[in-house]
Amino acid sequence: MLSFHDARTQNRRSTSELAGGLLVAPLECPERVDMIAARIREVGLGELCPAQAYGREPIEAVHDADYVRFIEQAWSEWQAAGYDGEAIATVWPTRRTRADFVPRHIDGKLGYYALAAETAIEAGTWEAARASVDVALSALEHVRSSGEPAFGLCRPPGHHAAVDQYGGYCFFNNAAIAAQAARAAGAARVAILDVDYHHGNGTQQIFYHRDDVLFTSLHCDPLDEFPYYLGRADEIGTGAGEGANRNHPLPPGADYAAWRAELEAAMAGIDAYDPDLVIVSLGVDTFAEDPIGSFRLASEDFSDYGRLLAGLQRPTLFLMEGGYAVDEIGINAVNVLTGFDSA
Ligand code: Q9C
Ligand code: ZN
Repeated sequence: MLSFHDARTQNRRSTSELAGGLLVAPLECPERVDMIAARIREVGLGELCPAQAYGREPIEAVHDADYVRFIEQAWSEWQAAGYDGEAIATVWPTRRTRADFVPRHIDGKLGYYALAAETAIEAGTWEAARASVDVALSALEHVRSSGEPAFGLCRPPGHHAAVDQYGGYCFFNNAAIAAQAARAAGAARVAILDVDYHHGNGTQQIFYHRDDVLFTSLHCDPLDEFPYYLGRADEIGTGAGEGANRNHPLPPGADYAAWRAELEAAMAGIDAYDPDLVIVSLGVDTFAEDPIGSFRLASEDFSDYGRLLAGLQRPTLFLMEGGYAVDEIGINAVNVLTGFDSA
């Protein structure tokens, strides 16, 4: 299987994540991509290809243009305000205040566009987030032109990013942008299967009213886990999209047997939808040793479900999402891909 990457994804080198009341070294770090790339080479998965540039048009087919401009300019506006640290939201539009205008001050803008406070914006964020989209679109182009599967080493991840919101380490929704680009290029139906430990709230929101992109997600129950305010099983889509959103929440601490049973149910739904393309939002924070996930998957379980996914027998695009056990991230992500290839 071919993989795609871009060195500019490493330009995001944030030093601060707000966690447990402290500013700590971010879990979503550039070494994650290095470890995956090293593992791809070690097992000989296939060539690691450079990404092409696609510009902002495919990003703006999913995200509001004002939001894209905000991500582009936030760091310089933050610096112009005279702050010393990285840009972190501290105030939000909430119940009983207004959210129908964007404040002028950077503090107001940050709260308007942030869905969570853990994720800081710094000097390389815009370039890295754009490069991550280029990686996704380059891998998509290979799947579309060859029918073969491909893997995008996206970083920063994307599935928490909504039409006009960032957070959960995500800025642009790589999977949603790829799905939209595939539709524009002629795919009739696209299915997104999100196996990250966290619910893909952004992807869900982007396609909630549509039936041309099916969103199916396995994740930890939002009653107990980030992103908390979306991801329950009764969220089935709206209007034309009714029935095209499928959430499979699992309790904290779920083991592989429970997770695999939900995956098989999710896959039956995808098969019945008959998609031209399957996009796998590949988070490996379901790993037992993940520092923030509670699920109990072992490294060999990733190979097992990779094999299972090949049973869909559809053109398949894998895009990297979460996974924070950096020492094993390459093993786990690449196990999915080798499992898929071996089937
Ligand atoms: N103190 C993705 O996996 N909450 N994002 C972290 C740790 C945010 C995860 C809490 C988790 C975001 C793409
Ligand atoms: Zn995650």
